[in-house]
Amino acid sequence: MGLTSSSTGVGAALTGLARGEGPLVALAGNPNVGKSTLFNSLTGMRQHTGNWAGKTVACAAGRCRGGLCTLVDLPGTYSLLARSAEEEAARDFICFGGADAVVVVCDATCLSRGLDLALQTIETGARVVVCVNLMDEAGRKGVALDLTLLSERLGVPVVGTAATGRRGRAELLEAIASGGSAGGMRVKYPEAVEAAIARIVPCLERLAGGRVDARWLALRLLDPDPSLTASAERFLGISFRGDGELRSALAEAGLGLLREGLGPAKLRETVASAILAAADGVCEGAVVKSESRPALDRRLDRLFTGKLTAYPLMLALLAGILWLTVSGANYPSALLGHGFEKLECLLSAALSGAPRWLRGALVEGVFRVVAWVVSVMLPPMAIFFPLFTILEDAGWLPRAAYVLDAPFRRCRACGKQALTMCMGFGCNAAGVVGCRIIDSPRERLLAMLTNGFVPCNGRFPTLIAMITMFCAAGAAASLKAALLLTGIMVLGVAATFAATRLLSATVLRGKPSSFTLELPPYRVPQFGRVIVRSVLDRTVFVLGRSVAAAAPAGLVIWLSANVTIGGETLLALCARLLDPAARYLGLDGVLLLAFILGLPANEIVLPIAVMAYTSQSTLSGLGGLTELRELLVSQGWTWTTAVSVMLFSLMHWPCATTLLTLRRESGSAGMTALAAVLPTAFGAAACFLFNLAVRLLG
Ligand SMILES: Nc1nc2c(ncn2[C@@H]2O[C@H](COP(=O)(O)OP(=O)(O)OP(=O)(O)O)[C@@H](O)[C@H]2O)c(=O)[nH]1
Ligand SMILES: [Mg+2]
Repeated sequence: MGLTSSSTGVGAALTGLARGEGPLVALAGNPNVGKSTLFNSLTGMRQHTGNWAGKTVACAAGRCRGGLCTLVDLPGTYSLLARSAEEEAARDFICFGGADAVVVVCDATCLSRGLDLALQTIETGARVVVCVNLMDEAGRKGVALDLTLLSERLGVPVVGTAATGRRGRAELLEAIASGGSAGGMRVKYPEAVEAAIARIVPCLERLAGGRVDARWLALRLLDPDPSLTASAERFLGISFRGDGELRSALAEAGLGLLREGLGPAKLRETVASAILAAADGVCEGAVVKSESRPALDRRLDRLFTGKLTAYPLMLALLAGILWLTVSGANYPSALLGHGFEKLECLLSAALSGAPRWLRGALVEGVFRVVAWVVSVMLPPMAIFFPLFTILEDAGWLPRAAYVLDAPFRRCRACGKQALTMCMGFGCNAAGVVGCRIIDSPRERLLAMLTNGFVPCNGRFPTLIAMITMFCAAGAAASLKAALLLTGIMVLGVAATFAATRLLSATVLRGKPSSFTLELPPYRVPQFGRVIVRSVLDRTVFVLGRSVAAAAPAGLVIWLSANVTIGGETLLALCARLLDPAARYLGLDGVLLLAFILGLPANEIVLPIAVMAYTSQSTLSGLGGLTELRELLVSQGWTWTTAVSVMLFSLMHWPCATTLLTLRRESGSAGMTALAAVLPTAFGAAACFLFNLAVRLLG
């Protein structure tokens, strides 16, 4: 069976996934058990991984090393009785996605929970391989597993792996190559349930024609879940209601169950506990635990989530990361700046024969803006991304979400918004996609609309540059800068709360839903992989995007600074028109124009402003922030201008990529517009009030 089920719900989730030659193998399992880590290791691809539940929100496909098969990395799911859209996508793929085999990845440190899903998957009739991952962690925690016994009991191949290393990879590939086993252990339900199943199976065997396991489908129809029924009907191309014989068999079986006191809720409970008991039974004697939860984990949790310690520690961690970023970025930034200065001389010399306009457009336009973006952006990104990812890999992120749950609840939102907010620190577009982990549509919208309030990596360098040039000088400048930057972040978080509260009191009214957030065990981060991957993937990706936006923007700015209309350059004309409005915000026309032209990528706002200024006066060099400060001061900047730029940079419309992502994820142009208007209104109000206060006090 190929990936032909595009009419099932999973079709949409899998649009664009390439189905290559060879069998299709799905990687399923509970959240945070290492599915994506295994997927990356087996395919050489780079799915996002991290130590918290719910990172993978869409299916991803990749070719297994050696061309053995096509692997599909599914979102985490606890059960085939799906509750969220991602769980539905995973369930539909397992049940109707046409996978030739399903690898159920389990956590060796809490195996029975994973086996619960494995037994449900076996029931669907799929060919299954059970992969017991995190064997290294199990070893450290004193959990011993008898994989041979497990395999005998389950009736399917069981392989132990440690996905962060290579342990078990060859065995897993071998098991995948053998195609798994379809004849695994079947859960035995109480007699009344078995009788009801037996009553319907013949009808379903006729209707399904072997394409779906009749016993499994019978059980699902006895406790109907509308989304699963719809997926099954689409997959089989039939209507269950339309079949009179099935209808009467179902009614009869339902009556029989009712006579035994098994109404729909009770039936669901009975089935769930039978599977749980079976999973526990499989583990009995095959899994031996010496300790439940390490003392160090408990002690760390008391610190990171304790009433008195949680917030100070969170702030200290943030300030620490920012301090490392600011102090570490200075030197390479200056070095890159000088390098580019030399390169500019060489380029100018090489182009000395070219016409003046071409030299101007290429060197003063494209090259300068790109050089600025690279020398100012690259170092802080290359430091911040890996540091943040290390915290994520260690398991700190869900602790932050746990602590921030209470304030988010007070704003009638969901604590998981803290997780999506943290993802926004890297990139708001990624933060918006990450909002899929929030089940309630209202709360998901709240999180999406307010994601832009946390500064993404495109805005960090602007904030750092402003602080370094105008607000933190003298002794311990890096420390002062880091503390100020922490203050700005806290302001962004406070604005997120305010905007969330405002939205939940107006356009998105409703009560907060309850959710369970898992606190995963702390894990030693994979330092090497994190550093290499976050520098190579994230940093280079963001940088590439900004350079791609910066080059044409540089050209546009250069052209508009050299095209004159009525004796005035186009740039001066636009800046003059915007100037009165900008003055209310403590900015000037050039800056407001730079913010507007920076829509494709926030990274280019400052370089555009610099370009525009230099077209009016000259920058003594690309060297560093000292020269830039001189230039800005010569344009009438004071520390209040710098603070206004920071406030507006923190709170204004998100970049075009984020807006497009928001439009796709929310499906609403109105909500996308609101996501642009809301932070802009906050930013404009903050700038206006700040400048008013300075004028009144000064
Ligand atoms: N020590 C150890 N850590 C692992 C192993 N496998 C994965 N991890 C870590 O566990 C965390 C979760 O891994 P992921 O691959 O993101 O998990 P996932 O199952 O894809 O998670 P979701 O997409 O959220 O469902 C990451 O921090 C990994 O580095 C392993 O075998 N040993
Ligand atoms: Mg994953």
